[in-house]
Amino acid sequence: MVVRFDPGAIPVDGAETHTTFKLHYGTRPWVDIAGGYEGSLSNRGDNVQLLRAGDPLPEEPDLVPLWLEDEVVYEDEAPWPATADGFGYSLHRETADGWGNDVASWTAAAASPGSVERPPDTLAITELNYHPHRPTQSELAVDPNFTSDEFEFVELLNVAGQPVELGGIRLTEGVIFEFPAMALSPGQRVVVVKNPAAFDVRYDTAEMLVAGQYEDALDDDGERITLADGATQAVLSFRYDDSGDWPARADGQGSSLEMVDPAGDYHDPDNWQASSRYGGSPGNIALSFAQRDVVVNEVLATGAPPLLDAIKLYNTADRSIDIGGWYLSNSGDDYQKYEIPLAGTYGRA
Ligand SMILES: [Ca+2]
Ligand SMILES: [Ca+2]
Ligand SMILES: [Ca+2]
Ligand SMILES: [Ca+2]
Repeated sequence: MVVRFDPGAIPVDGAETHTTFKLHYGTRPWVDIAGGYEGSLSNRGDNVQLLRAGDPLPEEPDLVPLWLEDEVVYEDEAPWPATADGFGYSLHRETADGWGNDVASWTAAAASPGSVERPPDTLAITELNYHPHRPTQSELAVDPNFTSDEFEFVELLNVAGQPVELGGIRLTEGVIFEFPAMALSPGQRVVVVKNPAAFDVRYDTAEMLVAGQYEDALDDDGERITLADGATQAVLSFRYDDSGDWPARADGQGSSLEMVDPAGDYHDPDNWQASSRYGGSPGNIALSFAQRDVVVNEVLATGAPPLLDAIKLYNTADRSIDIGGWYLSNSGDDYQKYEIPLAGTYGRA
């Protein structure tokens, strides 16, 4: 959510000016602009207060006590960063564990209203299985009470160049979990799960690092998930979703949600993919497009007679691949709409 200050530069009323604002700053389309306010922020320093309406007092029902949620008193001279004063940068909050008027918690950087926090420099959330596929017959044979949700997991990756100590790091929104004392090597992945018993039935956990079991569940309709360090400071916070441009197959149809680029924007649905692997890839790297051998490389959707609709497949590998028994489908409800005949192998040519 963004509230635009300084109407001197761009007028702020009306949807059209919001579009102008977003274009100017490259603000992503899913960021809501709440509106425009009157007045402007002083270039010399100002006092911005965030106030929350408390409950009226019984003895004075007309008085709404306003709570001071946060306060930022900034200045245009040292120790405040000078580059935010007309040199194209804006003030960015770096830590949120104190009051906003503490200059030590601010830095100057390129203006990015509504954008995600800087990419994580130690831990990235790389996979969410928020709406797992239904339990299979063999899984229900182990425990008839298993439900989809119990196969949920969250995967994290150490993106730092050195080991990361996880003790005290927490998931504070979406699901609730505090990591025990344990270290993660560079490039190593760790998984936190909803129900270890169910997870162990569905996945091969022998080589996997499972940190433990979280409370709550990942909402099947999308929600905010927040990772916080030991000082209760959000290091990563974003909202995943199950609609719009978000991968539909991750919504209960067999895929998990896999991060494409951990240094990219976590709010951007294009930065997430439906996992290739059925059930996702907990503890493992996502199967990238480059690793796929057979691709759909032509779709003729409206064939004019005598042409019929057609789908062309292409084997990108330098060996023959048996695709007999594979399926083609255009429906998340029926993945077995067309079965490729068991005719043997189809070579590269
Ligand atoms: Ca939740
Ligand atoms: Ca769920
Ligand atoms: Ca859903
Ligand atoms: Ca994975």
